[in-house]
Amino acid sequence: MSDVSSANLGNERVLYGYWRSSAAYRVRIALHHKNLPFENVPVSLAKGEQRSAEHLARNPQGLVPALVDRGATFTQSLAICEYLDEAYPDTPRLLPSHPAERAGVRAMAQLVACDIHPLCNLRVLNYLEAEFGQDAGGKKAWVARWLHDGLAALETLAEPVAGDYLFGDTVTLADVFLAPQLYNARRFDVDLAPYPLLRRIDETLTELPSFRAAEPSRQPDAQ
Ligand SMILES: N[C@@H](CCC(=O)N[C@@H](CS)C(=O)NCC(=O)O)C(=O)O
Repeated sequence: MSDVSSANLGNERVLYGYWRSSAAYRVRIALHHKNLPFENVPVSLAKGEQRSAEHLARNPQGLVPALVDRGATFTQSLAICEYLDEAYPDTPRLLPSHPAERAGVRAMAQLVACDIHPLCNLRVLNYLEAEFGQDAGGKKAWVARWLHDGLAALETLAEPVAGDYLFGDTVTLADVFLAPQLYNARRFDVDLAPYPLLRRIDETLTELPSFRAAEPSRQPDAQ
């Protein structure tokens, strides 16, 4: 985060993302779910724009997303979603009010954000190819390995607490992180048959306007 002094507060809200980035997809869902209008500025991962000086000034990690809100720049999709939930408390909440429930929802979101996604992102797959000679098949097998590991645990975690959604009967941060991860899984042809609960919830999510509006194929930079 940068520039949070009230002197710099602006009205602009800009999401720097990429249509197929699942981390940017999470933030799009959260913004739509909270009815917070934003400008979507593409940073092409295909062209390597995430490593441009302009983008590194927003996010020194050279990753998307970055969100500018009220004059401050935020990175890390989980931190951004939690920021939005706290900064705009009068919009639909993504975290429950009860501490134990909050911890349950965060555990699910973090399982995806910290334990599945980092192993399967572009720079890791590029590294596997460049340093270890992995072809498309090898990279798919790698992704499937880590996705199955995480999704199996998520299915088990969800069984006692799922309702219409992954944690209870209202949309939470857990759902915001589930849908993009399953999109990624399909992209890599990972078999989702062993996860009937996750698939049932994902189907419900695809019917929600906020989730639909955030879908990769609906973004202006989609190819
Ligand atoms: N933990 C970060 C992960 C961000 C991330 O890995 N973004 C990917 C796209 S999903 C990216 O920008 N990859 C570019 C690259 O690997 O060069 C977050 O949740 O924001």
